[in-house]
Amino acid sequence: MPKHSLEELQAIAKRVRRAIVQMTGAAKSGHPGGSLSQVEILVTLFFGGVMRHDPAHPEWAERDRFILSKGHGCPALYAVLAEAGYAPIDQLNTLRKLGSIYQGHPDKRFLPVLEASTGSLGQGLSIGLGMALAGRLDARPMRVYVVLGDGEIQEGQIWEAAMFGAYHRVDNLVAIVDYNKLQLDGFIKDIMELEPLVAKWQAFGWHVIELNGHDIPALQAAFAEAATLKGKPTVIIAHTIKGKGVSFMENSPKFHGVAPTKDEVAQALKELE
Ligand SMILES: Cc1ncc(C[n+]2csc(CCOP(=O)(O)OP(=O)(O)O)c2C)c(N)n1
Ligand SMILES: [Mg+2]
Repeated sequence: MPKHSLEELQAIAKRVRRAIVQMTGAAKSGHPGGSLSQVEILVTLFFGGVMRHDPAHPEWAERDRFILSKGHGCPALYAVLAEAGYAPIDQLNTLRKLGSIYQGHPDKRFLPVLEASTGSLGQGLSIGLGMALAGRLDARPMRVYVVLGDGEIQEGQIWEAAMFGAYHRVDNLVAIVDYNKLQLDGFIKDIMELEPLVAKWQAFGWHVIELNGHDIPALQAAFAEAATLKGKPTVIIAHTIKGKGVSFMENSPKFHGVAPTKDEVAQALKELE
């Protein structure tokens, strides 16, 4: 992919946010909040000079792999894949329709360019570790990136995977926790607190980088740091705002799994001009 300037990356992020609002609005269902919180993370990975990938050759064996473990946030992934040219941009508004390539959770049967079908929370880190180990066995330079939700990491399988990744020194994998402080119907701290989160990952043997998940240059620096680190997997604890970019969605538990109405779509798009 050509290298983009910060202004270009921010423009892509805005287009992705507009697409998320339009897709969920058209579907009248879906997950806008957790899609909007991870936009800069995905845009930095795909367009910010981080992932080695080539939309003209989606099956390139040495490509870096991306797994959206928090699969319900797929409107953001679909918009990014469409921006990159992996999938048709003019079908985004068929989200969640019967037979659409853009299913309500990422489904490889409908959209083969996806690396994995996800949405049953807790599984993506294990899948990613398997791919990273396979890459190592095949002596390929590929790296694996897995986005996790903060609510998602309450799942036990995540911590089994965390233990495994450190023990097997899987240094070609980066996990990114979209730390938006909200889960399905409330705040993490009121349901099952994660803190001290940095100390937990460190205790499991991971290299930890904490940053503002909407800060593209900080994300680029963190991915570059992770790429040079040998012998340990890296986790990026990305502090984000659920619903980021749309005033009435920001920090609102309501917009986890509720789509914007027609009027709300119009207002959101005005804010995202
Ligand atoms: C195994 C499993 N249990 C429950 C769900 C239902 N579910 C979908 S999203 C969600 C909350 C996830 O919260 P978080 O990971 O913080 O997501 P985000 O805030 O990024 O949207 C739940 C419980 C699921 N998809 N998979
Ligand atoms: Mg969350």
